[in-house]
Amino acid sequence: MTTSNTFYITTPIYYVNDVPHIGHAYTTVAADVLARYWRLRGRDVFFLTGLDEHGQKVQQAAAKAGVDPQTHCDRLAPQFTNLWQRLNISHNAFIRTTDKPHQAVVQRYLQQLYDKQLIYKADYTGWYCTYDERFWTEKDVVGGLCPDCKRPIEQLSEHNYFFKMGQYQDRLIDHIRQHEEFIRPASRRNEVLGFLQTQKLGDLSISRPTSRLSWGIELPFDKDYITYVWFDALVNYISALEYLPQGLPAGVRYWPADVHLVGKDILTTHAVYWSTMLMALGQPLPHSIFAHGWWTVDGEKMSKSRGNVVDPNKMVDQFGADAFRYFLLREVPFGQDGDFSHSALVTTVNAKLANGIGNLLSRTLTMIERSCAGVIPDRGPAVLPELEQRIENLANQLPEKTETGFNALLFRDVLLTIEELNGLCDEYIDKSAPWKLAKQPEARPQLHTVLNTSARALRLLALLLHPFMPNASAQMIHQLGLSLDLSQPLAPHAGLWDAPLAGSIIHKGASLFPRIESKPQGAKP
Ligand code: ME8
Repeated sequence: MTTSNTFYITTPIYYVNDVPHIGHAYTTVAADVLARYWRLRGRDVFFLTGLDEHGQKVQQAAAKAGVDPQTHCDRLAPQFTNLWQRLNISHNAFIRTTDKPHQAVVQRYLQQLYDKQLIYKADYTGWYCTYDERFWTEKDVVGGLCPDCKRPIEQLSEHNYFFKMGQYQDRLIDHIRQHEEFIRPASRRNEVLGFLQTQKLGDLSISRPTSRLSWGIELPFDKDYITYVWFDALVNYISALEYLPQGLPAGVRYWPADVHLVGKDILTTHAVYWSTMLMALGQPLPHSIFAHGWWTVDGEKMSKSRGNVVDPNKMVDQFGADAFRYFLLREVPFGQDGDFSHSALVTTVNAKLANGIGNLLSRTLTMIERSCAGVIPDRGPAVLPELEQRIENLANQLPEKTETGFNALLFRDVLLTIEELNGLCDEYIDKSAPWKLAKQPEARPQLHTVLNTSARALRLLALLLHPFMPNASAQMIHQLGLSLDLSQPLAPHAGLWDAPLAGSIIHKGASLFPRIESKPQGAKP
């Protein structure tokens, strides 16, 4: 972690060649959870997401739709922004690489590198993958296919401009060695190091002749060329800071980013291209690039041709944004690959949300309503001292455990500890049987202990769940009759275990997570 109080988090900027799917939702939800957590902790967060609108893929998609590329981008952009709104994504800014100020920054950087003679023109003959928009060397290509996307590849010979990426190889290796958190998780760091230590890093072609591709940012020093889409796209992480942080404290330096969140597919472009570009531009490198794993669907690669692309909008329709968000980060340890299935989502919603947090809230509030006239009572004498102590111990450890989890992006671990507290409370209520205590007038002080303890745990759970499930968390706080405003940083200890709670008037409402009885009709993702 950097020591400054800012926290700058980014997602990849997604190609607008198609509508968003579960993969895009995954990275964006994860970034949102981090952004929300650090805001609550009082950090000055800048959360950036957006769209990558240039390049061949977008040009081809526009041609297929029979419109010019800008019209195509303008039509597709709302598909992303609407989805982010439905998923409760709290980004501070949304960049589109067709924004004029972004294009100006890209051109400025290109000119700087050109003036420093870090960009040169040369002939190049190589194997080109149109889909990935990159050249490969002879030894990379097996059977005429792109080593990355496995699509047929073509031999291409043309003049292009090159960035002297290769000269930064040793510096990059040193940087990765000296900064353990620069590439995470560790397995990915080792992969990148392994590749850099065994292969010579070549220079990077950063232009495309307009005769072949016209949809992009013109090179400032040669109008017959446009900028390679990755050079253009990566610059977004810095260009956005020049014109997008509106409503945030003025004059704050967000760069270098704390975390670039990316999928493992684009780790090399971030760890190698972006890092060397920054070195050449004399800018500090990001603190961390975290590459998460890949989702398959029912064990298969997700693709349009297979017809198995998971539409996040449908998930929100069927399960609600909170449940879908919870599932995405609960199902798979962040960094590892995961498999999506409708049945796994239903199981998580029922077992962890309906029977878990939803049930704990509803049974606690029902008892407070029936036996305490809807007012959270004060604690009386211990009822089950050993179990109460365990609950209190865990509750007191949770804020720190959560912070450790968030620092390491171990979202699943954070959720498992939250579930552990939920489970202990369920056990406590089952064993102390408050419904029996309520029938014995002399046991009222004990009853109060049980209800106060459960309500305390629920308050803490509501706070800890806020980054993951902002709506459910707000509902829990409202139903507990509390006035905590989670859109603002929390005062130290506010809402934690020992903060006063008795006397709060509850507003028992609808169940947070209704059980899903069976797979809805036609519910294929
Ligand atoms: O690569 N599982 O955009 P893109 C998990 N424009 N995550 C997935 C996924 C899956 N099956 N599919 C996609 C680009 N993602 C460039 C980025 S950044 C300067 C430029 C997520 O639309 C994951 O985050 O192809 C992946 O890295 C990203 O979407 C790729 O999005």
